[in-house]
Amino acid sequence: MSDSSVRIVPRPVVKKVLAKLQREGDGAVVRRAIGRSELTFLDPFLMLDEFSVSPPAGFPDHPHRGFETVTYVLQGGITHQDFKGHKGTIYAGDVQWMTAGRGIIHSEMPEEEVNRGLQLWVNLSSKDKMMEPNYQELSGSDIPRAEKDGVEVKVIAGESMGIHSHVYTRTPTMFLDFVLKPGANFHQNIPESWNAFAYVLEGEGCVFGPPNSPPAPPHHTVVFGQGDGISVWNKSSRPARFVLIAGEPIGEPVVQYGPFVMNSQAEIDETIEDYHYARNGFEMANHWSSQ
Ligand code: FJE
Ligand code: FE
Repeated sequence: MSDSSVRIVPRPVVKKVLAKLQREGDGAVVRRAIGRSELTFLDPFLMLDEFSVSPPAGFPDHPHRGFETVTYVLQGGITHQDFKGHKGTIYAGDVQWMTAGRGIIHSEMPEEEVNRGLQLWVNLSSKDKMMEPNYQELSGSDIPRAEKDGVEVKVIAGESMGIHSHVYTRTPTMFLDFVLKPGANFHQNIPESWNAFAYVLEGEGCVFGPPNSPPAPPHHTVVFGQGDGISVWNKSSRPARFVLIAGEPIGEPVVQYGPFVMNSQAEIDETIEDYHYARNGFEMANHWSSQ
């Protein structure tokens, strides 16, 4: 028996790009999955970096305005200090969801010998760009997880397998961390109007889209086209791990100048002045540096 009303149309893979190593910050190394020339911007996502950093390298004092940074540590720890006295360390499995809003100046520095993770930049709509900065910090034990038929999911944002994250996403966003045992397969629903991509962390078996597609190896970004959701199989004899990230497009003009992301060049010029003259959210710019 078949019921066409529940038939799912998996989204096709429209792009598959290797994120090559590049230098960033002060001696850190990143694989830039989104925010590179082949994949400049996938509304609302401005950047995804898989970072690897060892002391004394790091991301010393720098500003942000107009978007959110989501840091997910996979190995080691990252200590964050900002110009308003907010300070903390997140370790493997923990997440910091930081809404920079009108302005943050901070440092992000490694704790251990090897520190790896993901940092996602989510754009904010014009009405949220100048909001007060906000932090949502989740320890690994606060991140809900579910397991079924060889598929394990950690729900960093959004919903999967009937479990929900408590993270509040001003820009509606889904951020899921999947591990599939050999032979496992899964379908994840995604709202039809959202943009979606996956980034492969481990294993040679990640097959997205129709089951006879070629696998996406580690460090590849897979961009999905239109459809209901995504289908994935692990066609290898080892575990496969990937993150699935999706979000509602904002549909506004984007003008980016490094760590400032606004809607127009005039707003970027104002932001550079605000930062320079330490005003409109950057009041502490001239009176602070991290320890
Ligand atoms: C930044 C260069 C940078 N990817 N991944 C320019 F490196 C950064 C920056 C980061 C960053 C930080 C962490 Cl913890 C992890 C990252 C880039 O801080 F913001 C600008 N503007
Ligand atoms: Fe930063």
